[in-house]
Amino acid sequence: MTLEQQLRDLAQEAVRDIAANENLESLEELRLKFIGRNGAITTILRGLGQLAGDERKRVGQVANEVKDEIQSAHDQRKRSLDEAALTARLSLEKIDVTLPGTRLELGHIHPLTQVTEEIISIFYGMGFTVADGPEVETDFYNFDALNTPQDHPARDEQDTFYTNVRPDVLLRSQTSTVQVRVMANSKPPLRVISPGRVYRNEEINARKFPLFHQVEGLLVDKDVTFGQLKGTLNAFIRELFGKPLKTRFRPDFFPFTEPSAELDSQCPFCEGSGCRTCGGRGWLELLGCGMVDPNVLTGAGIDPEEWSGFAFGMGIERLAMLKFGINDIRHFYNNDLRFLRQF
Ligand code: 2NM
Repeated sequence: MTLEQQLRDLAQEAVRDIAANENLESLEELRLKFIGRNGAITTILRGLGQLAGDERKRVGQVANEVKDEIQSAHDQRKRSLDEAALTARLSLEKIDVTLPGTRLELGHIHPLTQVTEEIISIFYGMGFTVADGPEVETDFYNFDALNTPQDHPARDEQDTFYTNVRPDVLLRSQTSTVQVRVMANSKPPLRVISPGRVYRNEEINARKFPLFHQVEGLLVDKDVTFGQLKGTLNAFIRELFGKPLKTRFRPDFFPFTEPSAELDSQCPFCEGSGCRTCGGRGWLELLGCGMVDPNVLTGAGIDPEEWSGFAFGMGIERLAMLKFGINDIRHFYNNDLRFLRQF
């Protein structure tokens, strides 16, 4: 068989195989088999040098023709296989842009934080700034500096969490620790509130939890009066509940204030007539307050002959429970979305 005949046979075989081919990988194998670097046609072309001039020219021409023929058969097949693959992919990866998207659920502020922020905002409007301090404290800041002597019941292990760091290191039971630090570190006049976590060694029930939140406030200035304390807290209650409610101040006792009082307001739900929230009494106990004891001022380096002040403290959980009508403090810490979503 002449080389030319061999070439024509190869071309026929190649074109037939290529036309029958069904996938891109084996198509590439066919291309390599015939016209690749070590393919049949290429091998013949490479051997041309050994032929006589005349024959070399003829065979070379046929080899090149055949090579082009195979190449174009390959290209045509490849185009149609590519097209089929694309069509298949397009139908597989079809997306319906008219379908509704995946909705992202937005979170919101925890009810305790909402109330804290509201309290801060009300006092901010009356010139108070926010101060904070450590939750792990020494008994000096938590008790001694607040005029609470060694044998006071609040220091009992039943009431306060002590640490094994040192016998005088404890979890603060009130944020007045922050007020003491502010008095010791800055010069009057002062107006600060200190929101934050406090800890008490308490049996858990619907009203008590060993961790809760307080906002305490302190004002120190010249000739501060109990009347100014009443005016400040009355304004606060009016804004917190969004309506004018009567208030009353009942005498009370705190080691760090003298005189001391408990502030009651008319129940915001029944406005005094008596309902379930106020236990039929018409009044709610909201917070404690008083004139800062001269001993506390002196201990923090402020001269009580020159300066005087008032202070107050409130439990945020209690206020939030009253404001939102929540009947169990444990709801705040369960992180049950069915509860949280309501606020
Ligand atoms: C209360 C009630 C009354 C209070 C006192 C002070 C300080 F540091 F100035 F002495 N801070 N907070 C205070 C006074 C807290 O909580 C029921």
